Order: sequence, then C-alpha cells, then structure tokens
Amino acid sequence: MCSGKFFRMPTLAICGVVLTIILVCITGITLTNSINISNIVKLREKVASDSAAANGGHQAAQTRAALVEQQYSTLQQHHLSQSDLNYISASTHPKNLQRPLQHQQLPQQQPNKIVIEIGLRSANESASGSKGSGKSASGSGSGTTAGSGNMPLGMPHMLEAAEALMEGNVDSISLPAALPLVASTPTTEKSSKPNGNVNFNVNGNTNKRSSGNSPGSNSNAPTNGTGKSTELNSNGRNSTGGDMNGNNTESNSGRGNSVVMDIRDHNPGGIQFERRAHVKQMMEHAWRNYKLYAWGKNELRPLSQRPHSGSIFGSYDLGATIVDGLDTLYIMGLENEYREGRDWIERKFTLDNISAELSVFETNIRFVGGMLTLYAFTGDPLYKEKAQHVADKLLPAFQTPTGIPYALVNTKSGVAKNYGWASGGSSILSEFGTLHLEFAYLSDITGNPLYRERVQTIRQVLKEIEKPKGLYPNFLNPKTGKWGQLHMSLGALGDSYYEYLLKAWLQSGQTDEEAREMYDEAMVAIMDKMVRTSPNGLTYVSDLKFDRLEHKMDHLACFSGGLFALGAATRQNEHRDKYMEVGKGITNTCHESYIRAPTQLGPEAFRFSDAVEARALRSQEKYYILRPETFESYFVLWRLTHDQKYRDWGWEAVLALEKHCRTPHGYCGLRNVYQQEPQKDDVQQSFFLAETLKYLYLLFSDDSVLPLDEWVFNTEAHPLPIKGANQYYRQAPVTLPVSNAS
Ligand code: DMJ
Repeated sequence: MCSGKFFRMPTLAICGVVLTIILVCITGITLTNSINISNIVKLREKVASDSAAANGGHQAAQTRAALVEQQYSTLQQHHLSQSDLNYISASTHPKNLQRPLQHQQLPQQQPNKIVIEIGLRSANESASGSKGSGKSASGSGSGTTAGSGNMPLGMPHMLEAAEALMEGNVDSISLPAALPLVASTPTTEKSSKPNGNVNFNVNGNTNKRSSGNSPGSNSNAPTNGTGKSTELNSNGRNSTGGDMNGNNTESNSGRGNSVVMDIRDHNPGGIQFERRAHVKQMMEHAWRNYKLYAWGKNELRPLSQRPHSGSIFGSYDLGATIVDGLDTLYIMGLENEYREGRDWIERKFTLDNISAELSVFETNIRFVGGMLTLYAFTGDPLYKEKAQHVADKLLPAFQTPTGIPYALVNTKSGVAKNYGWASGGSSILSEFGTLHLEFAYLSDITGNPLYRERVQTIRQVLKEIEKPKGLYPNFLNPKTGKWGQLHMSLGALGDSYYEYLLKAWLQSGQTDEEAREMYDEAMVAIMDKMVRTSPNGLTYVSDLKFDRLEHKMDHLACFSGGLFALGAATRQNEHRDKYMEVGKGITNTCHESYIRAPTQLGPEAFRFSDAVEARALRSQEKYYILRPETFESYFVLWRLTHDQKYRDWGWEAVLALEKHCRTPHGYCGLRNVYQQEPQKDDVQQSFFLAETLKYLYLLFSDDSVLPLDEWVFNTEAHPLPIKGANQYYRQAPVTLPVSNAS
C-alpha cells in the first residue's frame, strides 16, 4: 500500500513512522540477542577447551584407581577409620585403606557469571531439552535461572534475575517482548488425612498451607498486590499427563493418563525467595558441571573435571548423580534439566549385562528410592519399571538362612556376600534395616507382594531377637541370626534403621503399629543409655561399645535431631515434650559443631570431653563431604516449629558451602574443616544433589511444598507418598497372590 503511483503525502508520513519503529525494534532485538549470543559463544568456547584439557590423560589413572577408590569410598561412607576397622574386623582388613586422598587443588576463582534468559522457548527447544538454548549445555561459566522452557514466569523469577544482576553475577539479562500474564487460582484440594493424631506443628499452627514465617522472619515474598502469586497459572492444581506445573502438554507421550505432581508455589508468603533462588542456582551449577564432565558416570570430580568413577557404585556408568539428583531438579522446577535426566534413564540406565558388585543399601536408597519418588511425582511408568528392575537385581542378596540380606550383590551372577571387615561376616544394621520404605512401596505400586515380604522378614527377625538392654547392635550375622559385636550407634552403621522404623509407620498412614512400637521402644533405650548432656548443656547421642560410652557423635547422627522431633510431633504420649526438646537439642549441638569450625562447616565426627565440646579431635574425623544430615534436621525442625533460627542456620551453611566448597566446576568436600583455607577433596557426592541441596531448598520453601503429612523422606531424601494421605501414592489396582509373586 505504500508503493505505486497512487501514494499521497500523509500515507508516506505514516509509512515512514511505521518503518522507523520497526527498524528501532529490530535493532534492539538484534542487540539483545547479540549480547546473549556472544556470551554463549564465549562460554561454549571455554567449555570446549576445558573439556579437551580434562579428557586427556585421565583415562588410564582412572581405571587403575577405580577398585581402590570404591573400597575407600565405602569406608568413608560408613565413616570408618583404620582404628575402627581394627576394632570391628574379625579377620582380614581391606588393603589400601591408608591410601592418601589426592591433594589436588586449583586456585579459587571468581564465581561464575550467569546469563539469564527470561522468556518462553519455542516448542522445538522445549522438546529437545537444552540443545541450542544456551542453557546448561553452554556449560562452565554460564547458566540460566528463571523462567525458561515451560516454566511459568513471574515475579519470583524476575526477582532472582534482578538480584543476580545486582550482585554482579550476571553477564546479561534478556527479556521477551512481553511476559505472559498468568493468573493465580490455587486450588485447595486436600487429600484425606491418615488416621492417628498427627499434629505436624508443635506450636499448634494447623494451617500448613499458609504457614508463613514466624515473627521476626525476614521473608521477602513478593505478591502482585492482591496477595496472590504472579507465578501461578490458572489451571487447577492437578491435571493428567501434564508437565511439572500440572499443565497438559503433548510432550509427555508414554506417560498415559497419569496425574502429575504440581510443583508450583501455592503460598508465596511462606517462601524466602532470595535464599531459595540461591540454592536453586547451586543445584544448576552442580548439575551443569556434572553434565559437562561426567555425564552418565556416577559422580563428578570438580577439581580434575573428570568423572569419579571409582565411587561406592563401582566403575560402571550407572549415572548415580542423575538418578539421585533428578527429583531435586523436579522439585526446583528445572524442567529442561529434568528432561535430560529422564531421557538418559530411558535410553541408558540398566543393570543388565554388567557384572557390578553393588551395595544393596546404597543401591536401594539412591536408585530404587530415586526412581520411586519420580514415579510418585509423575506417574511415568518408566520409573516404576526401573525401580523394579533394580530391586530385582538386589533380591539374590536376601537368600540367607535368616532372610537378613548380605551387603553386596553381583548384578550378573547374583553372588552375594558381606564386607570382610564387618564383625565376623555380619550384615550391618543401618544397611539391612534401611530397605523397608522402598520395598514396601514397590510392592504397592507393582502389585507384587514379594518385596514387602522380604522386608517384613527382616522386621520379624529384629522384632523377635533379644535386644541387649533394649538396644540394637550394629552387626547381625545373616547365617546364625546372632548379633556381632555389641556396638550401638545412631551414627555410622546404625542410623537409618531407627529412621525407617518411624517412617514405615508414617508411610503406612500410621497403620503399621508394629513399626511405631519398635521405634518407641528403641528410643526409650537410646534416651536412657546413649543420649547425654555435656557440661555446658549440649545434648548429644553418644556411641556405645559394650557397656562403655564413647562420647562422640558422627555427623551422620545429626539426622536424629529431626527424627526425635518428628517422632514427638506425630504421637501424643508421655515422652512427647521431652523428645521434642531432645530433637531441638541435638540439632543445636550439630549447629554448634559447625559454627565452632572456622569454615562454619561441621566435621565428620565430634567429641565431648572435659576439654572440648562438639569438636573433632582426630585428624580422620575432621573432614566434611557435603553431607546433609544437619540441614535435614534444620528442615524438619523448621517445618515443626517455624522458629526462624533454623532458616538462618541453613543460610549460614549455604554461605559456608559457597565460600569453601564451591569451585568453578562443581562442589567438593573439605579435608579439614578447622583450617582457614581447607583443601578440597575433589568429589561432588551424588547425595549433595539428592539431599543437601534439596533440604536447603525446602527449608526456604513454603510448607505446602511436599507437606510432611503427605510425604515421608527416605534416608537419601527421596520423598515417598504416605498411604491414604497422598493422591500420588499410585497403588496398583490388583495385588498378586503371594504364591504367584516372583
Ligand atoms: C546418604 O547416602 C544417606 O543419607 C545415608 O543414610 C547416610 N549417608 C549419606 C549422606 O551422608
């Protein structure tokens, strides 16, 4: 219309104005894109050169070291030193226990700059994960937070972006021409309560869904002026076959009509946005670097920028970090990363045709537990199949005269055995006693009772056996059914057995009274024989060796602050107030073990004597390997009390992790928390993604994210649904008769 002999002057003027506007827009968009593109190109180049450097020359050393590392990792996970081994070992000791850790250390670098893209991706980009998006795949030094893919966009994400920009951690922010408007109509659906007398808030606040913060809290929850979140969209809380936000999508083929868990925030008033966004960014950093340097392997070595292939999982590529970390990505709404992981599991994850010697316990809590949670979240049958596949590989370990499983099983031959160092060929309480939640749930979703039967057998042995002074020793011989050495602990070798007694009861919708009774009886004995108070008033759980108290507490035992509190909050009895105080006291003591170290991170074990309190004394107990237990207790205590101090303690820990454990290529543990500038251990544990970051993220989330009366966390922080209380339980419609089950 602007050309031809018929044009007139006014028309020309209008065309000119329109053309000018179009030119300005095009220039602006091009500029914005070029800023981002140049950053992404730079980052990709860096990634490529980093990768090339990392890959050369590592292969051979990796293979040579694999076996030794696996053995070392096993011992480290159990927090066993050489002297511990001398104490408990009946015959042979593993070789190479004194193998020094590598002392490789790179200079600390500036935190990575981030490219933030706020905008909706095209359907193609969404479907193909991160490819071509500049996210994640762009690797070291780059990343995105906020609002990409199918994630809803809104004020929280804008705030994250603005914050990052102000802190100088961002190279650029690009905005779409118009942010989609999203309405807020959270539904108030609530599933039925389990029976029993749950009160998950000891302050009597029963309004879980709008917990908010305690007085004095410094939550900065943004609202849109109406008190409603701008992050919610107008769909209901649930939908069928949809994405992580409960939206219907077509990208979920294969899921059937499954109800997908909705991860949107329904009560922004209960969120500490900046803190939570920071934890999410830590997860992105950990994941991105695992993806860059160790994708499909088990764990990452951030300093060497190569896989940690000789960990407790052996040298096979089982993608432990993927399986362990995937539910955390889901909860954080990192949809593209989640899809990358799901895709890897679908295409690559199998235990067929490999001859790996796996820990029954570790494989169960991380792989079976991780898959089960993902199944509960999504209803995706892939995860149910994989969970069953892994559990089936563990079943030969249960072929013992007592039904108490061995610790290790070969995935090909089915040959099973115990650790040579474990008290005369004993099985370990915290291992065979930490299968119940996963196996019981697996039976319910598959309709195959066999898995539950296996763990019920273990339960019966432990119920009927005579318990010295009411306590459970850490070692039990699977052939004779007799206890090994009378060493009791709520730390290494004992810990999660007690946890699973309480949680089996919770998981059953408080119908498994046997489990609750066994838990209550055990805690009475533990209170009497093992819980002590230091001269300066610190509550701790001591180890007990025969009749002698060893006034030492493992970091692993720091989970018991939350355990005592959770047990107290869920049953009204004569112990309730006392146990709640003990739970708070233990959590406080673990916090003390952190803040008494210059790094503000806690040691692997700490002692109590006339001279010291909550401090490690021996060199082999001064390390910190990114463990979660203390933060787990902060999280549980926060949920139960809404005392702001737990959130503040968690934030202190985040800052300490960032200062000492973060590297340009992921997070490492520390060799000595008492040094001002401690050396790093070059391992990013899979539980850092599965547990540590998840508990910290939930600590700053509202109670409505995984409410404790609907979800129970396995010992690897994989949330499992509570029967009768959670619509995502996904019970199989038909249960096989026992005789047909195999
Ligand atoms: C995790 O694998 C689990 O929490 C386990 O129960 C104990 N150890 C680690 C984390 O420290």
